Amino acid sequence: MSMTLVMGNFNYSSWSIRAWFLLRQTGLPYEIKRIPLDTPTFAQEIAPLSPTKRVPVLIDDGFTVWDSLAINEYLNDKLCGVFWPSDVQARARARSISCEMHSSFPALRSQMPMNARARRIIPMTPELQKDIDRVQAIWTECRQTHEANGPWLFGKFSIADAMFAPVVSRFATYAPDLNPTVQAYCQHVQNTKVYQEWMERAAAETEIVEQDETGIDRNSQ
Ligand SMILES: N[C@@H](CCC(=O)N[C@@H](CS)C(=O)NCC(=O)O)C(=O)O
Repeated sequence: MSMTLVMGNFNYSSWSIRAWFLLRQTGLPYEIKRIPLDTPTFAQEIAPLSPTKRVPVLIDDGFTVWDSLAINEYLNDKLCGVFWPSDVQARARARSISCEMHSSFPALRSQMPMNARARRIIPMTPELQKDIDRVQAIWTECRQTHEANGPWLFGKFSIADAMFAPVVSRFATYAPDLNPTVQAYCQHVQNTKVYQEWMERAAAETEIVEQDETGIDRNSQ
């Protein structure tokens, strides 16, 4: 029995990280097959592994699950539902915000591409500010409601934290103004072993995806 997560670069592949972040919390044994994005061989390497020809894809003893949220649901099912909150309304809310992350935030995605090891300045636009404000509203409400139960969005770690983990990295890269509650949540995520391992792996990668290298270096200011 073996489980393999086929994923892109730790530095750039935000959808891959959503699955990897959750898989790392399961304690299940797994291997990683990394296929760097935007290379001449990506298409040929991913074709036999993923029906969508995209990453991430999880291959569990020959059974294929694709799409980050579906992979996270599958891992949650394997572990009897531990990665959604137990309260029915909290669970509904966690699903709503995970689906919202999966289907929305176009300005955040395009104007703040995930580039985990970079520290950049980019111009703020009204569309980007609107997406950032929405993320802050979600996280602030979650933290205020669940503060007593632990440091994650719903107190205990859930799929919602995995779905938003790349946004924590984007905020570290581009340093937008954030409210204190959001800053504290980001700090908590950044202090975890799994986040630190992700950053180490991203820093060790050498590939460059030009289209995700936006902005100017903050330390050159
Ligand atoms: N909805 C999918 C999106 C997957 C996706 O767009 N993956 C990107 C990398 S982050 C990809 O494979 N890009 C390569 C390509 O489209 O050729 C998910 O949640 O997994």
